[in-house]
Amino acid sequence: MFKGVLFDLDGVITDTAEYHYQAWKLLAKELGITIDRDFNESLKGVSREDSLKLILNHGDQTNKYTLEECARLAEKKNHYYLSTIQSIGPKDVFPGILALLQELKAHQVKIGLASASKNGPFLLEKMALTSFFDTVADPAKVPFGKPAPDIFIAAAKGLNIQPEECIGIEDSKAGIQAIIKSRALPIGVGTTKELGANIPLVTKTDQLTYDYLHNTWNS
Ligand code: B16
Ligand code: MG
Repeated sequence: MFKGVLFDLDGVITDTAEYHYQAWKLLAKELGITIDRDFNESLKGVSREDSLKLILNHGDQTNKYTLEECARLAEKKNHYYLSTIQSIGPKDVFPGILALLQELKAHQVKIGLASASKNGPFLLEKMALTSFFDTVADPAKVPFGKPAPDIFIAAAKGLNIQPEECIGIEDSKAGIQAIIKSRALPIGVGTTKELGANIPLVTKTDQLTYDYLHNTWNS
């Protein structure tokens, strides 16, 4: 019987994965680098700093910028991103997610956030979801970002339960790897092309009901 659910945020709770993509695309263009949606799959779930490294590498600009310049570029991307998420509200929560959070509460299942985003708490507030979360793991405090398991381990620890007793829900390859390495029970939101065929997948968040979670990992 699972005792907790660890949620990714961008791409699972709301569509901010798209805004991250648009912000990176704009910054990359300024650097003379073109990125497309296929390449963006490798950025999903990856920290801001590591995403910038992947983009510079993609544009053959790996050692072009100093650490300070990289920090400024990452800050610039965040500025672009923040300008697009100001108007996010409860209306932007993906279908089925609010109902799932309510069902989990009704079944006394603990709820944690395991997002790589430093903007996670801000977004939960904007969407009026903060009160559902028993813990929000801080990505700034874990040694390694996704695909390392650290953020899922930290979120389970925040719930005072073992990762093995938690379901993790993710939309990114890096995030699924992180869940599996943490020994939590994965559910992917996406297609087999994006996330592989070896884990339970839903294509739409309204398929994420309590019954679906229960039937997937408790039978
Ligand atoms: P920030 P998640 C991740 O969030 C995003 O998928 C990824 O695109 C982003 O680079 C990362 O957060 C860091 O976000 O720049 O806001 O700190 O999918 O783990 O909820
Ligand atoms: Mg995500």
